[in-house]
Amino acid sequence: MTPLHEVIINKKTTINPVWIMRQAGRYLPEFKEIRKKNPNFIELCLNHKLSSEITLQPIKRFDLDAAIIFSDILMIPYGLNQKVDFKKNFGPVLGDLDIGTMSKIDEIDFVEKIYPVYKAIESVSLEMTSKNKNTIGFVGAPWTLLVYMINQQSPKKNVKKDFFEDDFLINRILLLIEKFLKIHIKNQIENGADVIQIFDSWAGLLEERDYPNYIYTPTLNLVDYVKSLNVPVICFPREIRNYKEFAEIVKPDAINIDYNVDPLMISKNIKIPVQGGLDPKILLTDKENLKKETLKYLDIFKDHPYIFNLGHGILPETNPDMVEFLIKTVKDY
Ligand code: 1CP
Repeated sequence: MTPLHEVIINKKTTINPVWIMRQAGRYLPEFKEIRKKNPNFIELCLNHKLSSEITLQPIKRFDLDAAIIFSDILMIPYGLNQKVDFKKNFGPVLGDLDIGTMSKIDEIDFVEKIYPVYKAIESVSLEMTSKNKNTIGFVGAPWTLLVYMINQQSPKKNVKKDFFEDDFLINRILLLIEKFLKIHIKNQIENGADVIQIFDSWAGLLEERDYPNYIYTPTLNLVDYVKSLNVPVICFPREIRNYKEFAEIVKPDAINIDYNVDPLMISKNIKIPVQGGLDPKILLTDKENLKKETLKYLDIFKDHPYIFNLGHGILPETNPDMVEFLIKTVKDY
């Protein structure tokens, strides 16, 4: 059985598989070289040869247990014909959203637009399976995608003032997103993804009274769908105020925690397998400190099914030597 399945399905506590959020791209010199020659990020994601190469770069370097496919959560609005640009030093910028036209897009149009993502998953998963390692497919959660699609750029600290003004529009978009997220998940699994992670990066922006509508209900629908395809699903509702309640209502197979939440509280209160937690900024300090912080998480979760990972994506300025040291620390534990 693959390492992530041992922990998530068999609840094994004697191993700690490790992978790193945003491990593909961002900080590796060999990625930066490819990126320099490919200024259009979406086009790069749709070049299946290069995207599988980028996906495997960290696997070649480090003793990681899983590959996460080099793509983006914003492939959904892109596949639905909303313009998506990535501006240097600014982040994503999305075009205007026309729900009328968007509603006319069918499954075939959508899959045709982003099929190189599935081709990349297919070749990556062949390689990973031969090594008895996992291939992680992913999607953005409906709430986080709604944020980008309506806000049209990163919300940073909050969404635009009139964000919630048009309830009818919001509900139509949520339904549409749910439909195409299921299609995207199904195609990733059919092409070899053996774990699905759902990123709700902006869960922390909502008030608790809004969790049922924008987080619990739409995410539960997706989680149930992934389960129906017999693949484990990991949820990352970043900075949600109540991970326990989330875990009990949405019932993912595993939950990723952010670095602001107390891991000891999590290990006591949450029964399902846990992933992640370490602050990516620790990788910018020194090895002694990195070891101390890494052992803290490993000690706290020593009797809990636990996958080692960070509490958010690795930072672009991270030194690959520190990543190597981190993985060695986990493997030697
Ligand atoms: O390991 C990997 O890098 C795998 C591929 C991957 C994943 C899993 C990328 C490539 N993006 C993502 C997920 C993603 N994309 C999330 C969820 C995780 C998270 O919170 O980090 C989010 C919110 C996005 C949206 C996005 N795409 C942003 C964030 C902007 C913001 O609002 O702060 C950015 C900067 C991107 C572009 C992007 N996606 C991926 C890469 C390597 C890049 C940088 C592109 C570049 O080189 O300019």
